[in-house]
Amino acid sequence: MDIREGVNSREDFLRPRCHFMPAANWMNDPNGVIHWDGRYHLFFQYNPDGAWHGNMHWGHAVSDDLVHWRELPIAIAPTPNSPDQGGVFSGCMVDDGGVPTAIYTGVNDDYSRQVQCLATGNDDLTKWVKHPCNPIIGCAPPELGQTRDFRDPFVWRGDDCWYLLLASHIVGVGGAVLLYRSRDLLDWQYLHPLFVGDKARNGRNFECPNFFPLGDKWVLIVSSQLSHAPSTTLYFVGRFEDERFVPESEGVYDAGYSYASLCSEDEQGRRLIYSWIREGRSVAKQRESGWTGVQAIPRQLWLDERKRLCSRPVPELEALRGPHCHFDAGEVGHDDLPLGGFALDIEVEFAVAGGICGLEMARSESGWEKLAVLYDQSTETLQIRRQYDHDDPELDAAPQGMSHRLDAGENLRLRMLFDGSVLEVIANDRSRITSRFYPGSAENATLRVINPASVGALDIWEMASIW
Ligand code: DQQ
Repeated sequence: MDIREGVNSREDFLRPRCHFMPAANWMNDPNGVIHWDGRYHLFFQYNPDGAWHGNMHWGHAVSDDLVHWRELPIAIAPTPNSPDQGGVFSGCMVDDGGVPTAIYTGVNDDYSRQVQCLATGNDDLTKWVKHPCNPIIGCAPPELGQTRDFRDPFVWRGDDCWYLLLASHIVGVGGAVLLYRSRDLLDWQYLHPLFVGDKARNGRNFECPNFFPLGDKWVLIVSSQLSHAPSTTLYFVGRFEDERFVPESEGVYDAGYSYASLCSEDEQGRRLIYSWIREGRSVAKQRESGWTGVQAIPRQLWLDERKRLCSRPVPELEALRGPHCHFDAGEVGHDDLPLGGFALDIEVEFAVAGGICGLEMARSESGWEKLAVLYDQSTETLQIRRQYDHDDPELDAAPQGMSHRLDAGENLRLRMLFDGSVLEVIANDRSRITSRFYPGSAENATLRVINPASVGALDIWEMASIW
């Protein structure tokens, strides 16, 4: 049975229904995202063998509207006795004069050798031919002091050449993003590190780099493996001059389960970001359920006047909005709200006047189990709290949080997409936390406001399934 057949059933209530997922098995990073011939193509790290990381292929899905996706057959698979025999790891896609061209990392069986490969596709991006010159980049520069972390090519067209970034680290120093240049996408010259992070502050290793112009600046996004905390996604805003990046400011892209983001520009000129949403339950539970990994709703990026990286789910998502309720200031009480459940789009504005405000979702009958999104003005933090009625020590229930400072006179605006076990929270377009929540039962699942007197306006929509 296609696991998706049960997607709207009570048994499968933890499985998101508005977010893209393959029918079954393991999915992680978005790869090679491209708007090609009027359609959005999403490739992704995929294990056809089951719901665990291994045997990486590029899965493939296509969409006309960034919301409804159709899963297609696997696009790129490992080739025995070749540079990608152990897996087709993450990478990107460019339009090389009308030829769709994927550049990705090939690995050996124990991932100790990571090299960069190229494949070209047919018109509808379903058939891929690997280049006979693979690997096109075969070894890491010696200055790294290691060869094991050297992956996730990101390519863009410069004025008169191609540029390529690779993610890595310099031993004893920190995560590094390496810059290469080429005339033909095949023969690459290593230039220098585009950016080197500080190990203690920015993490021990980088993955999945992105670099692109946004407004009058350039933005670098990296996924960072930290030694002391779960991996996270960071951004740096600055200038790109003489093939050097000059960072001017930095921030956390998402302080939660979002990872391995990949950006591309669509045919309307929107800079879109796709991200993998990780799981917060045990590996055994993932295997048992038969599915693992979710794609975040694609978001549009921009910089605000203070050069903070802002994002909003693409407006196309609003087509899924169904039953709706609206409250103005003074209309919300302490009781359960009339809409609830596991597929909601919520927009709320709070006139923050000290203390704590927020929303509780998926409240159980006992009132103990809930997923709460809070803003604490005294600490200027956006927080997520998870409490369960059932006892599963392997569920991640750690408090989540990030600093979120309101500008003078600014109200708190929250956008929340709650979908099965996924919650995406965006505060004032510029602070983001993605969460996972796995209640034991779908019963009740009501919604309440914390500090209802502070609500300026509240809109809740039940969302339709994309399947
Ligand atoms: N996932 C891929 C790697 C990448 C990592 C392997 C990030 O290419 O560095 O599945 O999640």
